[in-house]
Amino acid sequence: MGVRRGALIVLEGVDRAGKTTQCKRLVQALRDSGKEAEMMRFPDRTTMIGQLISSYLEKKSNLEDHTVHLLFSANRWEQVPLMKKKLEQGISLVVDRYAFSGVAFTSAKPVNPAEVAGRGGFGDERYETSVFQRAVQQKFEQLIKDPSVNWKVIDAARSIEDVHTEIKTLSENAINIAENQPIGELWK
Ligand code: NYM
Repeated sequence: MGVRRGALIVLEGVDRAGKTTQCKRLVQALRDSGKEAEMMRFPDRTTMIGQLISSYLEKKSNLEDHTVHLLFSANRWEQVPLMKKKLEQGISLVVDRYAFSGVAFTSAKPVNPAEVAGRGGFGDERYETSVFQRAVQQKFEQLIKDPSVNWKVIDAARSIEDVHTEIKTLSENAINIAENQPIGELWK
């Protein structure tokens, strides 16, 4: 029997929901229980494409909306061969944002720019205003209605520990199910 493949576990949500903290905790917990797991994040700012995205997010450069959308997409595609290889080797990937952020953030952009500019932000990067984040949240709520993706909704307004416990249980379950399934493709 061949190696059992790993699971692709993606944490999505609005900015400051605690995704990065939870991804790190999850990878550690999975490793502690003897499973192979690695963390990835998108945008991956370390690549050449990632550096263009980072400069845009930090408002050091301006990019046309379609262009930046495609850069975010390219930034995921450039990692796909590596991701597939790791999954095939039995490594589960815990990913801090993926294509759902791509859809949610880009499609939230029709929100009135004047309204976004007028409200207080909670960070220095682009998109970090409460008005914009509310629009993103609504887009995520539409996306989770897609039955072809195995979404679980997590209430992040609890302690780090409680959120972690729930994510860990769901992830272990997902890993057990994925083991016996071929690697599929998103939105197919
Ligand atoms: N973001 C992230 C997008 O607009 N499109 C995408 O495809 C992805 C993956 O980048 N505000 C946005 C969401 C965040 C910003 O992400 C930076 P992070 O997780 O804060 O590094």
